[in-house]
Amino acid sequence: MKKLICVLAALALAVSLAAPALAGEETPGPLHVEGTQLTNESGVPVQLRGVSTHGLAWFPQYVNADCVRELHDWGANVLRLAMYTDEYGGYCNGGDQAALKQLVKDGVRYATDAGMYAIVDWHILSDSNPNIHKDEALAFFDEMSAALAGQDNVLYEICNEPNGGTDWATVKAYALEVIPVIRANDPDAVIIVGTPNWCQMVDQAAADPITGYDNIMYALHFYADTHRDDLRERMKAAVRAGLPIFVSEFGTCDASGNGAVNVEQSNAWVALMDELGISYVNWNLSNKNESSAILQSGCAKTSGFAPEDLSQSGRWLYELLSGESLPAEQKTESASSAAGAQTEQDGLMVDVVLKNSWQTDGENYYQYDMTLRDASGGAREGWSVELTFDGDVVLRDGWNGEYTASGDTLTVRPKDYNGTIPAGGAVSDVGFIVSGAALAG
Ligand code: IDC
Repeated sequence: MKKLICVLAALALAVSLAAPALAGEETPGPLHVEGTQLTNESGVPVQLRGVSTHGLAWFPQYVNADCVRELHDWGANVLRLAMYTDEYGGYCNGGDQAALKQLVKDGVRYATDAGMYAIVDWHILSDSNPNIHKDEALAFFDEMSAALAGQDNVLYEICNEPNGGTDWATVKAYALEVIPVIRANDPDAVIIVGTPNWCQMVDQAAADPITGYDNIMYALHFYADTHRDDLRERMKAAVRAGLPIFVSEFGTCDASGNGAVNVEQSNAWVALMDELGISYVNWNLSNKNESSAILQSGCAKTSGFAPEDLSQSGRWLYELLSGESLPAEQKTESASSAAGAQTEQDGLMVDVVLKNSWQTDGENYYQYDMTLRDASGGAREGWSVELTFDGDVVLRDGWNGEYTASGDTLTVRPKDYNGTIPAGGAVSDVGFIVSGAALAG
């Protein structure tokens, strides 16, 4: 029954992913860091999971109330507002500073209205050393933390990704100048500090953490098709060493933000972050033609997304956050794998059609429907069908037939009421659900 509900829910989503707006949601309360764990005011562990905008200067259109509300309805409880500094059009390179600051404030307001947390991200990248634009950073965080001081749902990420040989001592020196500026306005907001080498060297921060301030966390970033076991091991070791880690950016693809989406590695990362109670934010909310973008490049909508508006990465994220499966026809992998077959077995014509497929707890489920006819159009008394799958299957459900699954083979025989195929007619509505593999092509 649960599976059926899941299928029905998925079908309902074919219309739109947006659930009806919930009014009057409460603003989330203050966060603390206790040991390595992000917690609420009472010390209960909190895990933030959400989405990062692309550069606000280039994709401002997604900073709108409906879009943010929709992400909340997907299951996200945090929105990261990524404001590039040194890239062309960024805050320190020709960008409209007033407009960018307004976008950050608008984004925070929409997140607040939706009952979500917001991360204000000073997105250094080509300026690999945060000290390059330190003066602008100090002024920016002073102004922002003063403007947002009354808001408990704001986190500050003070330097996206130090890189290019910038070492931890250099990042730490920068952090020790920015943190007091924020603290002067907002004594307890969580502050996320980037770590060297595009936020991979959490071991360096663990060896020499920032002291004298509460509620400091350290960023680890990964791109699932590039960073695997090695970085996961480094993350585990840093947590063991006592470092509070926040994955304020990750991609399902490679480190360029493009390339193949690696579902297996993405899931391995999620499993570990969930186990360790680590918060995570997916890159990126845009329709840019790159695989890390969660929207299809042809999608011009800025809210009201339907399953077909989502990229592969977007579908994966939606399913992760919502815990719901999207209809199978939206998934390129299952669309191409054994959608059905017509075969002849001992004069019996067997038509098998894939009706649906979905994922539950990481398992692939397939629902098929069969119709049986006599190949020469005559009558038949009794029938038996053998179906071969791409791998071992487990029978989950079956109707209007007697089913036996063994390895990659499913044998189907009639019930006592549908063993006879009338001349020129058919036996239909023989259906089943298996998990593990699709019908062999
Ligand atoms: C990428 C964007 C891409 C943009 C590029 C340079 O996806 O569209 O052209 O930046 O501005 C990061 C960075 C993040 C990168 C992302 C993918 O934090 O800004 O975005 N990435 O390369 N670190 C590792 C990967």
